Amino acid sequence: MATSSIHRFRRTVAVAAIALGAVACGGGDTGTAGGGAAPGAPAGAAGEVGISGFKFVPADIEVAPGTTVTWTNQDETPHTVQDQGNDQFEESQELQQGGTFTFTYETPGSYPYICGIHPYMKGTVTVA
Ligand SMILES: [Cu+2]
Repeated sequence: MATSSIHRFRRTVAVAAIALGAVACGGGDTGTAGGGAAPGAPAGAAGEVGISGFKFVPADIEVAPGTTVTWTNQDETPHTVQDQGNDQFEESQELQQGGTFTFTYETPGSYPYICGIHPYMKGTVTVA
């Protein structure tokens, strides 16, 4: 008797989630006919600083008071963000590749910082 057929019925009900696509059009800006969909975060506008090639990119940014600045290390080499003389903060922990450090600047002023590991790496956050 070789025939032993076991029927296993596994019904996977695919839940058709009807995603109500909230099509949030970016709206207002006059679109330049650029073609490629560049992931367009305006440099520095949102307080984003990359760390790439042993440089802070962009090195100098200007933000409004209350802006949280995020540094993201894109290098394989660890870096830190170390405040220079304004006592805003001291030094981040070592940021591994992909690691981030955030700090919220409340008070208008000019805030230079360096990488504590590579002091030649310099940047400035201007809060205005
Ligand atoms: Cu560094």
